[in-house]
Amino acid sequence: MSTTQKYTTKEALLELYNKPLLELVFEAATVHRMYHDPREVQMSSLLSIKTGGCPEDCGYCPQAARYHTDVEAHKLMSVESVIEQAKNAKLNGSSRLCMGAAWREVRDNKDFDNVIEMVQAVNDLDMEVCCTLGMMNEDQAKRLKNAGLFAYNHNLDTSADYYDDVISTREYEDRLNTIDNARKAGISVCSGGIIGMGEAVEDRIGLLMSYMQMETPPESIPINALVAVEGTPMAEQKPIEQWEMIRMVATTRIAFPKSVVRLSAGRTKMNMEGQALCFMAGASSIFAGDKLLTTPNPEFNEDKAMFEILGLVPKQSFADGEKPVSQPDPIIEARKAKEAVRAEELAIAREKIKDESFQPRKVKVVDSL
Ligand code: SAM
Ligand code: DTB
Ligand code: SF4
Repeated sequence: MSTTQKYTTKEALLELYNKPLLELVFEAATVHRMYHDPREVQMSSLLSIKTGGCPEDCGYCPQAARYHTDVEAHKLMSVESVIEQAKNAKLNGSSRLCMGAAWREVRDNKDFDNVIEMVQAVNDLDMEVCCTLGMMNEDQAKRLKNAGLFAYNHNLDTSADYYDDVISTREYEDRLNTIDNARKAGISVCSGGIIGMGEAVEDRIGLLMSYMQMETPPESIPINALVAVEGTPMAEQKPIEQWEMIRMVATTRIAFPKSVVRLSAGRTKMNMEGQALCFMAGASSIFAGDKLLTTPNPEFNEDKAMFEILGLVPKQSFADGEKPVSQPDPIIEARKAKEAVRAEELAIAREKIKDESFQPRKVKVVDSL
C-alpha cells in the first residue's frame, strides 16, 4: 500500500498529525526522499505588483482596504520596474518569481494587459513565473498561460468549515472554481493555507482533505503561519509554536508525496533549527527576499548562510516542468497596432502643421496709387 493510499481520510490524517513529533518527521523524511532530492530547495521571490486597497474582507490580510493598517494603497507597478526586480531576484538565486496583486479578481482591462506583458518579460528571463491575482475565469487563465505563466497561486486558506469565520466576501466554491480554471488552462496549481488563525487542528486537516478530493492535487502547497498585523481582525492571535508548522509541513508532505511543500509566511518567527526540521520533513521551497508581499521575511544573506550550514542547494528553474513558451497576446498586439497607426497619423499631422506654418503668409498687396 502506498503512503497516499494509507492517508486518505480525515481520521487517518488527524492521527498522523498527532503522532510523536520525531516519528512524524522521520516518516515524512522517508516519503520526501522517495520523490525529491532532499538537498534541493526552491527559492521563490515574491513581488507585490499592486499593493493595498483591496475590497475583500480576509480577516488576516493587511491589504484589505477596510482595515486600518500601515499598508498604503498603490497603483499597479510598471512593467519596467517588475523586470528590474525580477533580474535582481534572479541574481540573488531565485528561480521563480511570484507576482501578487491585492485584487478580488482579475478584470479585463489595461492593468491586466500590463500583467500579461510582465508575465512574458519574466518568462523571457528564464524564471518560473507565478501570479496570485485573485479570482479569474477560464479565458483569463488561458491568456495568462499563453503569455508564459508557469503557476497560479490561489489559496483555500483553511477548511471549508472554518472559512466563513475568516472571509465573508467570497465563497469557498469561488476559490475552487478559480483553481479549476487554472488547471483547465494547463497552468501548474499552487494552493495552500494559513495556520494560526484560531482554527482547530481538524480545520488544518480539513484543508488537506479539500486538496485530497481534487482529481489532481496542487503541484505546490504553501503552508503559511499567520503574520498577525496590527489593524486586522487577527492582530491579537497568539503566535503558533514552530512545532505546529513542522507538524503541518510533515503531514502535507506525507499526504501529497509528489507536490512541492512551500514553507511560506512566518519564517521570521522560526529559528534555524525549526526550519531545518521543516526541510527534513519535506519542505522543498521557500519565499526568499526580505519582504513577502507587505510583511518582513528573512534577508537573502541570512537564507544563504542557512543553506550553507544545512547543506541545501537552490533548485534550478523548470526542474519539475517545461518552460512555457510566451506567445504574442492578441489583445496586446491589436492595441500596439492601433497605437502604431495613431502615432503615424499624429506624425503626419505634425508634419502637415509644420509645412503649413512655413508657407509664406499670403499678403494682400494693394497697389499704391
Ligand atoms: N488577492 C489575491 C488573493 O487573495 O488570492 C492574491 C494575494 S493574497 C495576499 C495571497 C495569499 O497570501 C492569501 O491567500 C493568504 O493565504 C496569504 N496571506 C495574506 N495575508 C497573510 C498573513 N497576514 N499571514 C499569512 N498569510 C497571508
Ligand atoms: C502564499 O501562500 N503566501 C504568500 C504567497 N502565497 C502569495 C503571501 C504571504 C503574504 C504574507 C503577508 C504579507 O506579506 O502581506
Ligand atoms: Fe484582498 Fe487577497 Fe488580501 Fe483577501 S488576501 S484582502 S483578496 S489581497
